[in-house]
Amino acid sequence: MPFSTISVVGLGYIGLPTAAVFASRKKTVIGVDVNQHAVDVINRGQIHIVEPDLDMVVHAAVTEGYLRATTQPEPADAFLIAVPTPFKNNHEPDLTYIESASKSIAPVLKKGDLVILESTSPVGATEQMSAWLAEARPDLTFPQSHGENSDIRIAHCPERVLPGHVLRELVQNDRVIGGMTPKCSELAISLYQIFVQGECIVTNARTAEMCKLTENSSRDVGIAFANELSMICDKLDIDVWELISLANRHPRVNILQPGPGVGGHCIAVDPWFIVSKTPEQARLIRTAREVNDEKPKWVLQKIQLAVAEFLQSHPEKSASEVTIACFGLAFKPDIDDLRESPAAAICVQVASKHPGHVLAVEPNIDRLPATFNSNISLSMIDPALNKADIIVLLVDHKEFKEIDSPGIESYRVIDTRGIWKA
Ligand code: SAJ
Repeated sequence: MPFSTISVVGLGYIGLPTAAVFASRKKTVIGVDVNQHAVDVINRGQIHIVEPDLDMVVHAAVTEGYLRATTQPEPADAFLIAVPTPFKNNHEPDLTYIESASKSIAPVLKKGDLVILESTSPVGATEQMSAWLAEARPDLTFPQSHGENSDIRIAHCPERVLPGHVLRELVQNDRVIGGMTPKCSELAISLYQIFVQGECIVTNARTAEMCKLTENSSRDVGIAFANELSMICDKLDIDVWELISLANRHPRVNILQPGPGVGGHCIAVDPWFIVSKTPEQARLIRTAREVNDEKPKWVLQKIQLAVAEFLQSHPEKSASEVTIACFGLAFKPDIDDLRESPAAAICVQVASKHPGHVLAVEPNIDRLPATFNSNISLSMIDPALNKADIIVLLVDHKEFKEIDSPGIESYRVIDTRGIWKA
């Protein structure tokens, strides 16, 4: 077997589960991260991120001695790079983390090693990574100069797992393997076959890069269509959720669901990697991003309008006596992740404009982030239903779906997810 030791660089939402799954297949795994705290937590057999069941798999891997974390790269037979690829202020991709990860592993590379870029990347990033490695190790040969005879094999294999279902999807999903040469792909397949039960499909590195961006852009465009429909229907006095469920009865129509905007770390970011490379061609992809980014502002306007209407019908009250409850802060249902969440952003913006009290109802957390305004307090469902004058439903958590919708209709409700509609 060509891989006795595997190194995973970047122990975040993708790297840590991947490292743990290799370790669960009894491979020696060296996890590398610049974050000393994350390294210490993992070496204690614990985790620093939230993902169902990951704690158990990491704990077993560490206690059985298959997984160890460090801040300093060590020699291995395969290196998987799973570091973030954010964008800069102008929406240009920021490859700094890939660059520093490449430079950090370069000194320990040896002839025969495989380096895989897993981070979601703009087209050309894998070739760029290989160029950085070649620059740091002129004594080794790389595919861009030596093709099939290179000392080091390079491939792109984008991660495609859904947060909340990572351990299952890592094993079951098909993998797109984009080697810089056919032999690079072949070696990468033998690595993934250690745990992947889905199919490993070979293409080149550029197509693999574009494939991942295409998947997330396709979802973003689909959500933008639903969000645009929700704003059109609001103007035309049509229930968008009824409309979508009717349209989806057509055998070739499958419209996604509107919401308060698109959150998370992928779908709101990756389409920009296409737009920044091909701005003149990527018109629909850019517009979809703009439509989804505008949606939270539209929700804020709706809340302002509801407050104004409430004050009109309650002339004895002032704005500071109006209580607004925001139901849901996470970026999607049934998770506790508030980062890049349109719901959390809406709650904070409501509170910064509203002179009264704002209640945040988020069953998946027990404390509000310190950055939240002082007029926001975390509330349970029932007290919020009792106290609120305006209710804004932002996330379709299972606890909210269980609330009796006829009861809820007596309040002023802005339901951005359509769960309390008849
Ligand atoms: N959303 C809607 N309406 C919908 C579906 C989603 O408003 O009908 C919103 C969600 O509320 C959330 C955002 O979109 O704010 C993104 O959520 P998501 O569940 O669509 O996706 P992520 O970001 O959790 O994970 C995506 C997945 N990509 C695709 O489904 C094409 C996942 O497979 C990727 O691995 C992941 O991005 C990633 O890491 O790139």
